Amino acid sequence: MSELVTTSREGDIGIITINNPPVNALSPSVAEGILSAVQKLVADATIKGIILIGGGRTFIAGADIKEFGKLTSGQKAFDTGLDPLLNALEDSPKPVICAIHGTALGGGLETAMACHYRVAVASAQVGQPEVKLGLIPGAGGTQRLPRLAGIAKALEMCAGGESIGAADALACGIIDEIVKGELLPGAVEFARAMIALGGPPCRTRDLNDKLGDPATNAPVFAMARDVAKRKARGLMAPFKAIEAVEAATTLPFAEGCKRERDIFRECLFSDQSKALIHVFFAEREVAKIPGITKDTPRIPIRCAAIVGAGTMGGGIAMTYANAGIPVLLKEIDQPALDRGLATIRKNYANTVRKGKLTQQQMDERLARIEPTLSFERFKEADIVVEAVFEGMALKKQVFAELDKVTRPDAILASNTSTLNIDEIASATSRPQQVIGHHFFSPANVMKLLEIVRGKQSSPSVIATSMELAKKLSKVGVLVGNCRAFVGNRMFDPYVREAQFLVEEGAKIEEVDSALTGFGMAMGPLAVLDLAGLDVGWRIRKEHRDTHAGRKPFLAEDRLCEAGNFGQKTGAGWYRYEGGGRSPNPDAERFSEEAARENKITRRSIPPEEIVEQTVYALINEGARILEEGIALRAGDIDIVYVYGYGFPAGRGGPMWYADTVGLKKVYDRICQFEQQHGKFWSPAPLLKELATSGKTFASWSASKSEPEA
Ligand code: 3H9
Repeated sequence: MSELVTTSREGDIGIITINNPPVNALSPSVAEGILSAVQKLVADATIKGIILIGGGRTFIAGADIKEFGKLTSGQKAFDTGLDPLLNALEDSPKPVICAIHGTALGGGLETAMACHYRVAVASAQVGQPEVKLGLIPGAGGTQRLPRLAGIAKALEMCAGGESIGAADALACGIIDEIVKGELLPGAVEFARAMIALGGPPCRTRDLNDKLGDPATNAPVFAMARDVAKRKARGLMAPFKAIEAVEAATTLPFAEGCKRERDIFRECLFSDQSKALIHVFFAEREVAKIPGITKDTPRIPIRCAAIVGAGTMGGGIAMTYANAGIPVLLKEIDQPALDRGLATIRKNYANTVRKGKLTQQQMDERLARIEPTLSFERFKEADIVVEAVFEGMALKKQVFAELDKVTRPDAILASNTSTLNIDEIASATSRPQQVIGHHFFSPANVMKLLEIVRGKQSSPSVIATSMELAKKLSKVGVLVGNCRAFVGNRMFDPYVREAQFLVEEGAKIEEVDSALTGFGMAMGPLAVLDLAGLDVGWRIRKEHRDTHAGRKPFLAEDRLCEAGNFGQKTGAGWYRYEGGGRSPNPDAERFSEEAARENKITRRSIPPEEIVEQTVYALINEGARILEEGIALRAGDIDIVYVYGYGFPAGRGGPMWYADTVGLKKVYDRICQFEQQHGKFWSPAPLLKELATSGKTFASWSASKSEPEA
């Protein structure tokens, strides 16, 4: 018996415990271990019932995702490997009870459903999240779940990927009982009751009464496809999951499983699944920082303070309050404070109206935000986040003040999106306590937090920031200090090229729809309108471009000079009227003028070229950022773009996408752009090096993180 799976007994009940920390992933060895334990207990005449339970913090969180790469790279023959185990569980003549705590996800829930009964603690979660990895359940999930929970619930779970709590799982028939006290004794009691009842064990594969009929099922499938169309944004797995659930209603169980396996295989080998699995691991990899260990001291964050109650400050205060951390919110005068609080109240009320928050939760969260006009109680704060207007002089003044009014051990974080964090830190006597916490708007919604490390930011401040990000339900990515850091630095060439394309003859809506067609959440010009064109315009006025050659942002500057700052003024690249929007003819005219000034011959431009010219600009800047060490890994840049800029997760982020296209192809095209458009397109040296040596950003990053010999 492997140590990954152990057996014990409680009288005539055999207990199989899985011990594969941290999440009991169902690796082939775990599956083999459970199988041989089941065989052993079935053969033991003194055993009357069997319990399957997870050791540690959870039941099985799914198949071992690391194994998938071995299947797709041909290292291992394609075999999901779980059939013998699931058949043995279901075929057992003795009742098998699955005892669930933590999460039963993917292959974990599939294993549970092959058992005869399922009991769970009230805090347990169950789900089929495979679609989030570009997959569908591959071990009978799409065939057993509808038999237990009905078609509609199975579709919601398999195509949506969200997990559900124990109460919901009980109500829809996935589990049979919620255990009140300790899980194992509760499961033993349940097993004894089932043994006492006698009769054959309940085999999920034989339950057909929830499978419906073609007439009642048709609208349910149609609705599931409509939901997937709205939510899936170009992803194929949700539709494939629906197809597999449909097979449960038209094919006998064994054939349905075979159909499911074929679809699973098709998904597993797709670029989308590889990209989404990359995002899954990259999201976890960002937390690994050289020099930071579990022994690096963390600063306990029990109370926070925010300076500035504008859009960003208010959103940041909500983020802390949502995470249960009390927060002081400071403004300079009462009207500004009132405005900030009114916006916070309005935002919470909207969430309550949508049914995503109860009135009581809203009241509790609001009660955690304490408005103030003075620094008096800032001594209580373990962290202060500055979110005042973006200007170096003002930021330095605020930090000098914070240095006086806070405890020396408090972290001083700036929400700057572009400015030099070391210069801000120089206004204090404790640069080691200063760091950038760059939130994305709306701060209470967007998952990304760029954590900007200053030259002197201490390991403890960095480690605390990374952990705090998780507590705030954000993905924290550590970046180096340079102008605009990772996200906004790359965004600049991306939107520059989007505007050049309009000068070159593409229509405004053609540029945006090419990129939403590629999968971006919004087109670049619509994003600029939403963010406000005046932000970039003011920065450009301060830093005049004195270089020779083509001038960027000419049309946008003219829009701003005419008072068109985007959505907030009713016009920018688009005009916003009557709840809709249409391309702004002034923006088109200014672009034509810019083309004349830049001596550009206008032409129509196909969507593929629009995507190349904008996305390759992102990639080229990303390569420089990587080479300079501003981002630790290519995957970190991908996470910044997927969580902060709406880059399609199904393409893995800009750097992964570049690897997928092939760096040679990307490099050659960038060289062509350089010939065509000149100065902005010199290829990043790292891109050139990797393209010519046949390497990828991913392999380069992996080689950098290997310990030196
Ligand atoms: C599947 O089951 C297909 C089936 O249909 C069958 C096909 C035949 N495998 O997230 P955390 C690692 S597909 C391998 O930080 P948390 C993770 O990388 C799978 N490793 O913890 C990390 O490693 P490290 C369906 C896994 O408490 C560590 O565990 N299942 C797996 O915040 C801790 O993870 C899913 O999609 C795995 N399955 O969240 C569930 N899961 O420490 C995926 C985790 O080296 N997992 N790791 O960085 C999750 O959603 C979260 O991990 C979970 C815990 C909610 C479980």
